[in-house]
Amino acid sequence: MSKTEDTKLQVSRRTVLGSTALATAVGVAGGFAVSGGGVTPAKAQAKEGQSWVVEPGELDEYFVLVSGGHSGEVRIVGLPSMRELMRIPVFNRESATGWGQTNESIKILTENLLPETKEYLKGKSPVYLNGDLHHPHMSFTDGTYDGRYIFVNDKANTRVARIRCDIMKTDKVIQIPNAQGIHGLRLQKYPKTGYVFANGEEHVPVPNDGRDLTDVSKYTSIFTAIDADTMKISWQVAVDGNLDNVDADYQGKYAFATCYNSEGGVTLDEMMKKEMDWVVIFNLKAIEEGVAGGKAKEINGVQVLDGHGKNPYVRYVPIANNPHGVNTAPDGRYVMVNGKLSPTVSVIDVTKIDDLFADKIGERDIIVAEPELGLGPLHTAFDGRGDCYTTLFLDSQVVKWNIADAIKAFNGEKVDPIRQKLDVHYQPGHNHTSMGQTKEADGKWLLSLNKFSKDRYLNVGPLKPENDQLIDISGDEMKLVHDNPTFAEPHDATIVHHSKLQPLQIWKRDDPFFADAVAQAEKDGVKLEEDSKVIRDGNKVRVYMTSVAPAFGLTEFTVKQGDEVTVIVTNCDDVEDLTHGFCLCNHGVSFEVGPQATASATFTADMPGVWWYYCHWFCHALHMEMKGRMIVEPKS
Ligand code: CUK
Ligand code: CUA
Ligand code: CA
Repeated sequence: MSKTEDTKLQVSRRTVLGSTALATAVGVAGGFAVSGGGVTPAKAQAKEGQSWVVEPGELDEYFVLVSGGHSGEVRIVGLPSMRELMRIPVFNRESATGWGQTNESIKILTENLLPETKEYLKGKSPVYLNGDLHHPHMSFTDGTYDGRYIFVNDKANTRVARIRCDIMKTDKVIQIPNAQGIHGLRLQKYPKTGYVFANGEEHVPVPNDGRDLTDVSKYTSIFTAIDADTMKISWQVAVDGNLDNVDADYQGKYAFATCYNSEGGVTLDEMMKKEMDWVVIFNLKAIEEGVAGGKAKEINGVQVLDGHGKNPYVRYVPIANNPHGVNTAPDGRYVMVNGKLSPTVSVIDVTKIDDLFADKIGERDIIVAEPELGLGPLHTAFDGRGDCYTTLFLDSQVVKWNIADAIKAFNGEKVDPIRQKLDVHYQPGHNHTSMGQTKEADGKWLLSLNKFSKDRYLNVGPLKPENDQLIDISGDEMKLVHDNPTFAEPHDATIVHHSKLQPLQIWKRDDPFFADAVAQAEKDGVKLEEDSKVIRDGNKVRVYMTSVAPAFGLTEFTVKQGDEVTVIVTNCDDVEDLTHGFCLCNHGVSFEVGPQATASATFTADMPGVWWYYCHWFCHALHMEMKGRMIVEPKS
C-alpha cells in the first residue's frame, strides 16, 4: 500500500471514530511525534501458517479466560477457534445458574462484604447486582499456571473474587476496606501465588467515614495484598497519586503499579496536568518487615503502611504521561510500562531494582529503553523470543518490536526496534499471547481485544459488540486470521494451555460448596441422595428432593401462605453433562443442579394457589414432564 493510501486509511478510521472523548485524547497525544517504522497494511491475510479452524468434534489447544467487564462474569473461550465454551458468573446475578439466588452463592457473595455494605443492601437485594470485572489471572507455581484458582477484580464494588478451577465456580468474594475501585489485579508468580495484588484506583479519605470530604490533599490510594489461600488481607500500603494496572516480577520480590494521576486531581484536566506520572514499585520484603516490625497502622481491621513520599516500602519512578498497562516479560528481566498519552513504552530492568531501594542509583536509572511506538500504547504481550506486541489504541494497531534493539537504540545505536505494525479493528485495549504471561510463553498466537467493532459485523443497532481478533505470530510476520464479536467487555484475557487445566466432570458429594445443605440435612435426618421429604420447623419449611432424569423426588408439596420455604435439590445422576434445574413459576426462583451436586434457594410462599415447578436444564426426552406442584394453602 502506498503512503497516501495508508494515510487515507488512518484518516477514515479516525473520522468514523470521532467521538468527543477520542478527539480529546488525540488532541492531547497530538503533541508527540508519531513514530515511523515499517507499517504493514492488513493485506497479510493468512494463507499459510497455523489454522484457526477447529473441525467439528476436535478440541481447542488453549483455554482463554476472558473478562466479562461490566457484565461481571468470566467467560471461557477456546483458542484458536474462539468459540465461547462457558460463562462463570462472579459479580453478576445470573438467571440460568441461579448465581446470586441460591443459598450457596448468596453466602459466598455476602459473607465477606464490609459492614457498611451489609447495612446499605438491607431491604434492597441480598447481593450486589452488578460488577465490573477486568482482570482474570490464573494462580502460579514457579512462574507458570498451576490450575488451582482464577482471581478477578471488581472495580464497581471494590471486590476481589476467586474461582476454583476444579469446579469452575466462584468460591470466595471479599470486599476490600480503605481502597476504592479495585482495578489492576495480578498475582505473585514465584515461588507460587502467594499474594494477590489489588490496586485501589480511586483516591479517597481513609477511613472514608465522612471526614475530609472536600480536602483532596488528604485523599489516598491503597495497594492491597491478599493471601491467595485464605483470601484474607495480608497488608495494605497507602500511596501518593493513584493506582491503575499492576504486575509482579518472576522472583517474588517486587510488584509494579502504574499511576496516571500523580497530580492527585479530581477532574480530567487536573489528571493530565503533569508531563510525568510514575510507576510505583513495591518492595515485598521491606513491606513484610515493616508490618512485622509494628510500623503499620490498623485501619478498619487491616494493617496499613504509610508509603507516601520517601519511605522504605515503595519507590516512585517517573514515567510520561498517564501510563496504563504494565507487563512483565517472560524472560523475567524486563517490565514494560505502556505510555498511553505518551507514544512510548518504558522498559524497566528488574536487576537494577535492588540498587534503587539501596539508594545507589536514581529512579530513572532503572529504565533501559523507551522506544517510540505510536499513538496510545496501552498493553504489551510477549512471544518468548525477545519480541513484544504493544496495542496502540489511537492508531488502531498492534506494533511488534524487539527488546534488545530498543535497548541498543536507547544507548544511541542507530537501530529501529520496530518490526511490523498491523491494523486491528478497532482501538485495541489489552492484547495477549499464548502462555505469554508466564515464563512458558510459546509465541504462537496473539489476541487483540478491540474496544470497537463498528463495521466488522451486521448492524445490530446503536449498541455494538466489541471485537476480538486472533493473530498468528508463529512466523516472522503477524497475520490476522479471525474476528469474533464479544459482549461487554473483554478488557483482559489469560491464555492457558489446555494441559494446565483439568476440571472435574461431575461434582464430588463432599464438596464444601454445598456443605451447609449437607449439614442441615443431617440435622433434619434427611439423606440427600435418597430422601425426598418436607420438614416443617415453625413457619420455616425445608423441601428436600432428589432429581433423577426425568423426575424430581417430589411431584408435589404443600406449604402455608407466608411460610419461608427452602427447596434443596440433589442431582443423583452421576452422568457427565447431565445437569438438572429447578424453576418455580411466578416466584423468580431458578437454579442449576449439576451432576452429583446439591443446590438450594429460599423464598417466601406468600401467594396462595397452585404453582408448578419444572426442570429447566434440558436433561432427557421427558424433560418437559420433569415437574411438580407447590400447593400454597391460604392463611385461615
Ligand atoms: S484495563 Cu481495560 S484496556 Cu481495566 Cu486492564 Cu487496559
Ligand atoms: Cu431434568 Cu431437565
Ligand atoms: Ca497524569
